Amino acid sequence: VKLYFSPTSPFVRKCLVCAHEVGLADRITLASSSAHPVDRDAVLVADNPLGQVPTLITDDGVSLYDSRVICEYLNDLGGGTLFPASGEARWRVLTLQALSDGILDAALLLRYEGAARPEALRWDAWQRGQLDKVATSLAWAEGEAESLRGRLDIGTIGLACALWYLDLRFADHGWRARYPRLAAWSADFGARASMQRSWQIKT
Ligand SMILES: N[C@@H](CCC(=O)N[C@@H](CS)C(=O)NCC(=O)O)C(=O)O
Repeated sequence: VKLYFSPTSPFVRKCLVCAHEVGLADRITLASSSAHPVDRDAVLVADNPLGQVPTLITDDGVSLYDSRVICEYLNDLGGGTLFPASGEARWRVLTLQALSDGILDAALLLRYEGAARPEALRWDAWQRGQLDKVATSLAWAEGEAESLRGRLDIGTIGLACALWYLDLRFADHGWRARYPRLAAWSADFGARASMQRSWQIKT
């Protein structure tokens, strides 16, 4: 399968971690892209009208997006257990994935605000709102940190990738000091081979 990627995309990393966990990493060919909300990548748009990474092209030429769909597809293909099939466990795991994706959506908006939006058009209160969204989400996760221990599923993978992205783009955010239980969980989870190997593509 072909995966349009960007080396610093946390949503791409989610997919790569899943691929490693279900034994499919070798099946993925990475295709460069320059996904950007303003200077849009026409090649990518041809395969995904949203023009976003990750976008995966199956061996049958079918285009799949977004990361939620790709991760579930890889899990199915590899016979993994990252998505509980039904019941309370499924809703709990999918909700943690949604929270983690939401943290990333807010962080990405903040990133674009700083990196892409002209300074004169920036809006402080709006940026504070995004930061607060990250903060309320991390505070909730801190309260759940003990229950995350030992869990390997799309929820915990998503959360680990979200925390990684905060470190990558907001190194002075200082979330570890504010959420020590989450920091300890993240250190443990980050030691997984899938987390280590999915970051070897760094630029
Ligand atoms: N909901 C999407 C979000 C993907 C996303 O925001 N990707 C970013 C890169 S990390 C992107 O392609 N940005 C370009 C754009 O939004 O136009 C997912 O889960 O895959």
